[in-house]
Amino acid sequence: MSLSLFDLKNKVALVTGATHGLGMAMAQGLGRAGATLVINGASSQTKLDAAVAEYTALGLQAHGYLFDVTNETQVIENIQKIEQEVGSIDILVNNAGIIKRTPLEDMEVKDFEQVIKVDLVSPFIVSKHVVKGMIAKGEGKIINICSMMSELGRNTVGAYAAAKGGLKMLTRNMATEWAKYNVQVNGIGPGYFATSQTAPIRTEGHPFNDFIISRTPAGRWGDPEDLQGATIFLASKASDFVNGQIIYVDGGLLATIGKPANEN
Ligand code: GCO
Repeated sequence: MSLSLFDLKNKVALVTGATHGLGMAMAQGLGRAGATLVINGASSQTKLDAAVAEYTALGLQAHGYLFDVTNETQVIENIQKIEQEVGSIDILVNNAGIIKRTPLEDMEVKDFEQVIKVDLVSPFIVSKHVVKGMIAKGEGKIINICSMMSELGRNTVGAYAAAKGGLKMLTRNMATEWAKYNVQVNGIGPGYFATSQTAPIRTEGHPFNDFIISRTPAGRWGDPEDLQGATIFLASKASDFVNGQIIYVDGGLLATIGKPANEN
């Protein structure tokens, strides 16, 4: 086996929501493996420019595109621009996502719908338009970012769990429909990671912080860089016969029922 199996030189990778957090760490991993990066952000040009500067400072080739992944017209326009300005997209990471932590009985329907729209409908919209170029080229890699909530429920995150459970099945269905075009579609399910998304439940003394550390066999929160290996694998030739799988990068969380508080 040679390392060239994992080489992403001359590949163009679009990572949605890659201006910070897990998206940024995964994009940096792809960049380190040689890919040219297309960084999508939606909130502001200033934040996007700052993110692109961070990638460039690491010696990576990165191009920023500001668009809303839930807006099909913007997605179509920007994919066309990316294809003209950077090149055809070989790797797509559907990472952009949001969470709203509200008990289901108190949640507004519009908030529930917004979570589904960003976390489940947008991977469909972006993939639908990116896969056309992959089909024409006869190869491609799509990675959908799932969650522990693709498998497990938790108080207050019902809309997110519904979306991420749906994204797991969307991944399997995309794999079913697109494997014949030599497009591999898989997912990554991060466990609990130290990012801005989990910052409110990760503070020192927060009961959830201690709970996660004891619930995770590895005994710690994930470091965003822990996701890079799985991302490179699923983006590279090394995974050419891997279709419809979700790789859970979770320090063992899903493998176990956990342990009582009085056990080390
Ligand atoms: C929460 C967390 C999670 C994670 C993650 C776990 O409130 O439980 O925010 O939903 O962020 O996706 O895999």
